[in-house]
Amino acid sequence: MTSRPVIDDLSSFWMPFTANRQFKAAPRLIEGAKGMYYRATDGRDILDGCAGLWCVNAGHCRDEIVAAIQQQAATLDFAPTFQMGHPLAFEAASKVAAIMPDGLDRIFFTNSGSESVDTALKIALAYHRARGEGQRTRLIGRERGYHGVGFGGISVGGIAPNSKAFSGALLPSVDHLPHTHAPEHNAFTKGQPAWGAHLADELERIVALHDPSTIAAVIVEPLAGSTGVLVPPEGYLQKLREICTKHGILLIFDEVITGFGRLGKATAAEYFGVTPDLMTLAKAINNAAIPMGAVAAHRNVYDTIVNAGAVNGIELFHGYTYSAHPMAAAAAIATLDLYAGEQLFERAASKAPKFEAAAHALRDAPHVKDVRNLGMVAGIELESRDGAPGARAYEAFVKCFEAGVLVRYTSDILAFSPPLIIEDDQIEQIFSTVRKVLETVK
Ligand code: PXG
Ligand code: PLP
Repeated sequence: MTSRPVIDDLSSFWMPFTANRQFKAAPRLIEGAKGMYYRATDGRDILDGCAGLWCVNAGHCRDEIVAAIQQQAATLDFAPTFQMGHPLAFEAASKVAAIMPDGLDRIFFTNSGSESVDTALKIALAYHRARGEGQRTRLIGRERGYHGVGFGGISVGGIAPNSKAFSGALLPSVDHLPHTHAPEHNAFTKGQPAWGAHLADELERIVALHDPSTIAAVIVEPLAGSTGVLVPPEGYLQKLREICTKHGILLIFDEVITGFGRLGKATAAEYFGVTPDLMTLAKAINNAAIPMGAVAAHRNVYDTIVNAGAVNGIELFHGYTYSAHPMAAAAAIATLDLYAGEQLFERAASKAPKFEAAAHALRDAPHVKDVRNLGMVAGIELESRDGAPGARAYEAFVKCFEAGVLVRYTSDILAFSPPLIIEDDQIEQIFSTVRKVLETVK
């Protein structure tokens, strides 16, 4: 690809989660976006197969969201939400609450998924302390879980490279459930695998090992996104819920990716019919137009913490300068109106069978060893090259970009999570491009 030079110097920006030297030697630069497409700096349109980073669920630069942000920028740029308020913060919280599962209608705003995770873990500890069970400090995550990059998130997360360099400084008192990925039983499953619900019973073992009265919370992604689209086995999340309830442990669903329509419902909790006590949100909460995240807390959790002390005392010593930033809140309100007005969650559900069929049509493409999917998420796992894990998927990602389709990759897994406005021919274009690319990848 021949890039039109738009900037002279790539050296100052220390890029996140990027091979900086490799990228800066052959950059891929985006300068615009509209609807289903990015525009690269060489003028090419790139079909967005992953909604940016799983976040632009309504498509790019939607007029309604752009207008809301522009108007807000000129009306109230910033207002504190510590001992102060502005109307849009409350309105945005009510709108989020309205589409949460029953009871999860107390909304704490953050600026990212990572902050949402740290916030949820702290709320869990504060909740138990407010109930007189301050000894409940242990947190349980899961192997192959991604919960962002804060110290809390990497501690409960289950991705070794994300914590290796920092392993001396992780949270103490953390344990991990086994992951649920079992290709020997479940390869090429469409939707939820039938095998694997019993993996939730491991929680009973961990609980018994540590004594249930020491455990504050269990945090899992209902469907693991970043680590390669791991779909929960049938009945697995229900079992986790039962075990948590039995032992007074809070269940946290990290719905940073699954929230706001990705599975064809407002939340994965709604999709699976399993209600957690706390839910972390971010990304599509406002179509990623301005950084924003949130924790949806069950009102019992809120009431327990908020009613514990004196009326004039701050109940939770936690918050961010930009919690419920006016522009982020304006974008959230416009986004949630757009999701409702265009029935985008229902649209995702109606497109899911087509998306599933298109993904699974690649099962006989070169290098493919598994295809898995749920809602508007799919993962295609490739055989790794000998001695070079990740190299094949990276090459496929670069070639797809050159061929005009943006996909995500993680190790040797290609991940697909397009904006929910996608049309049938665009679904075809994504997967036919991937097939052609795989035919050229060594
Ligand atoms: N929890 C989950 C489940 C996530 O997927 C976070 C927390 C952290 O959110 P922030 O906003 O702090 O990044 C995430 C983020 C990828 C990819 O390509 C996924 C994420 C972020 C960047 C890339 O899979 N997920
Ligand atoms: N560091 C310093 C010195 C600060 O004063 C603050 C906030 O006032 C922070 C970090 C936290 O920043 P934020 O509230 O944006 O997370």
